[in-house]
Amino acid sequence: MDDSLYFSEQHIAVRDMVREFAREEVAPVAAHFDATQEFPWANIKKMGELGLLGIPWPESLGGAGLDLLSYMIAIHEMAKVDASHGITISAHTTLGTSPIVNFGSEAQRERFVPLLASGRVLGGFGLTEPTAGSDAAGTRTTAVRKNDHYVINGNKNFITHGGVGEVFVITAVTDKALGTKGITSFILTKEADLSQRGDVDIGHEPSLAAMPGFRAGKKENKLGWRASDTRELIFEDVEVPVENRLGEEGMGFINFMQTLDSGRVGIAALSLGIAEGAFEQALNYAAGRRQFGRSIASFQGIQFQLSDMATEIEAGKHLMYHAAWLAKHKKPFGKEAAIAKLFCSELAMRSTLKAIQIHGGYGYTKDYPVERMMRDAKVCEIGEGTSEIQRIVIARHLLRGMAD
Ligand code: COS
Repeated sequence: MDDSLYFSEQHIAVRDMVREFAREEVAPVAAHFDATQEFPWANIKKMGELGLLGIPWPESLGGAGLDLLSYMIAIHEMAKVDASHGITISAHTTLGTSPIVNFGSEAQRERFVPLLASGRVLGGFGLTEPTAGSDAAGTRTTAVRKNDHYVINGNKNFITHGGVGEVFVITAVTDKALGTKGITSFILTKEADLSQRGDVDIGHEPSLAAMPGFRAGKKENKLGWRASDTRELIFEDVEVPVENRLGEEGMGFINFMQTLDSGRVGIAALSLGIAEGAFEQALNYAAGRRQFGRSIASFQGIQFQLSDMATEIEAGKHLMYHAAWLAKHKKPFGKEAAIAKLFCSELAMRSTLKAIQIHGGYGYTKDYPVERMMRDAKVCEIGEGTSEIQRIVIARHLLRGMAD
């Protein structure tokens, strides 16, 4: 895809800026953070300074004031080098911040968004629970209204930035009898785990008081996205002021489903980045590697693999950027987001496996990044809705379309 046909000069400037940062600052440390599972605070600070933690938000709220395509370009470019840094951008921006931008009051936007958009503190999204994964409406966390506050009890799991984050949007049941219409969302603040921060002065904002009873639980030891912090969130009699309710009572489920529609375009961009990063590694390796007295790229068997990868990546780009374009122009995009997420995440798996195969034995070692990319690709078929859920969402759109 010739980017200049579709992108403005500004899009290309964003792409080049992120590409340079990813190659110079992220690539050299990606294997280290993958091995140690530490959170890359120093790079997160630089990403905040570059405006990468608030790309689509207006400048009046501390964002970069760029469009949704710029945002997808940034995720895509970052994930070519390292998916963990890519998911930090996506989870913080779409999941952690966008519900406040889209569904929050003016006061909530002014209080939280500038801190999040600048990267001063990190945000997260608490929907998933031990018994509410694909069945997102199975939420058991409760919020009981008492005068001017709600008392929240329960827990969430697999939450990106669960430890390092300070601001979370979460769902809780306010009226069980109403089903999905009895789920409400709230903005909660907790103490961030800054134990690995060193002298990097981000992650905490003194004006945000931690809510007693709200804390992070177990950190997951994951197959991939290992430099991304994934933890449980625990709520024990957390008193949340009414002014921290996000939108009206009963709107939490629908608002979070809309947020996931956007999130899925981001995961498509991230998956495409992984697929393309692995493809580039495979192409370079094939061109340099000699066997039987020739470059292995001269063998048709390798050429066919590379051609298939390139073809699918091209197709994925059209799906992802089409969904992003619809979203940017405020047209319905839920079906297209699910299609892009489904195709690109499964493509990331195929592409990384092919890249390992082309590298042969070397691809199976940590001397080359393709094995990390393969591990990072797997969760793209699971997070923000499994491939099976994407197929359900697509089918529902198709059947609704027929009924209409
Ligand atoms: N946008 C706006 N509204 C939506 C919506 C969306 N994307 N999806 C659902 N809704 C609305 C429905 O229209 C319905 O409203 P009405 O009752 O007024 O018609 C309401 O929400 C309930 O929807 P539905 O009946 O479809 O809910 P289900 O329990 O059947 O769940 C799925 C639907 C499976 C799509 C949902 O549970 C889901 O997305 N699961 C995956 C969750 C996920 O991705 N988790 C990963 C989190 S990692 S960050």
